[in-house]
Amino acid sequence: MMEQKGVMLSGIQPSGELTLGSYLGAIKNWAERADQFDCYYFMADMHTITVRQNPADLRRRTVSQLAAYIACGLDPERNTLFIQSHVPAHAQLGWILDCYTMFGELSRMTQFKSKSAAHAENINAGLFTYPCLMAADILLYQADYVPVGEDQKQHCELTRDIAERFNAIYGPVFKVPEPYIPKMGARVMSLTSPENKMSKSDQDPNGCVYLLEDPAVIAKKFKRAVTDSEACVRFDPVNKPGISNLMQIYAATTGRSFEAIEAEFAGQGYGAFKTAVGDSVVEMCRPIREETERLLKDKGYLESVYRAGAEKAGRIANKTLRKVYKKVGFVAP
Ligand code: ATP
Ligand code: LTN
Repeated sequence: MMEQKGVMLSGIQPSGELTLGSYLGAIKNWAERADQFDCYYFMADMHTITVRQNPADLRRRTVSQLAAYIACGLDPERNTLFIQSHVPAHAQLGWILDCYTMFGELSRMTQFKSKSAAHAENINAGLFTYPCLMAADILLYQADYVPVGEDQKQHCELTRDIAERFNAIYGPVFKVPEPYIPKMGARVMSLTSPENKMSKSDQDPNGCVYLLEDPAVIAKKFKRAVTDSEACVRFDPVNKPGISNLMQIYAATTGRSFEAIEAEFAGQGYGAFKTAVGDSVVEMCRPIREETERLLKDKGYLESVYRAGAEKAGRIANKTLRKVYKKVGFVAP
């Protein structure tokens, strides 16, 4: 009998341009797994409207994100790539899971707290129930692993709790998934305020490096990165958050250990180190940017990818949804 592959699934909101953080924390780890797993990656456009968007920008970024996924090495022949809103089962299961998730649980989510503080004028119900839709995204595909950065760990844990609660009532309907968080790059920090996560919605454009950004701009951002006055390249996240963050980035882009990095820059000032980190990021991003630009000229191809992706994803998702409908007592349509 053919051995069944495990399932890997993840998504990113097209709420801005992809960052170095989302690449090292998430996407980089997706591309390496297509042989071992049945892989699903999507543009989480439904999650994106929990914060008000300009419609034309959202549409453009959704397609551009798909091009970037492919340019990052996600071959559409070996990974199912789709747009979340094209598979209605996400919204359908999302509603059902709203009814199996507690107000108190959702109130404890740190992303809800930080996003509602940042958008005090628009604390909508979708922002609050966001994790139920994310649980639906994951559970529909019976995912084993969810490759994300560390900031999404809490949402993944809530997904596990929801799945276990549902299974305890109705029997084994959902696979209970595990987050898959990389050792290096799990939490890339801002270059200008290294105590905060690098984020695409950062107010300070110099703190965040975008994957498709001009190489000269990337290099300049690294040259300006905040460090400390010790002038010694040494890993110490508490006392040297800036240098430690740059070391993490360099380790993730070159595969070198912290000891090797410390030895490489021993006795040199920070200037040489910052230039080396910037160069390593520029070289990593260059082929991704060039391939994304090439793919964006072929709208017909991108359309064929997301159409085929939605068809395959919809087939799998509907299987789980039918099971759930039956379990909760809906009359078969
Ligand atoms: P926003 O600013 O809109 O909240 P973001 O920049 O934090 O967005 P997301 O789109 O929420 O990024 O994240 C996409 C994926 O990348 C998630 O799996 C997330 O965990 C990961 N990720 C995002 N930022 C970082 C980071 N700085 N370090 C490591 N992983 C990250
Ligand atoms: N919440 C995630 C995006 C996201 C996701 C998912 C990630 C939506 N649905 C399912 C993994 C699995 C974020 O903000 N980065």
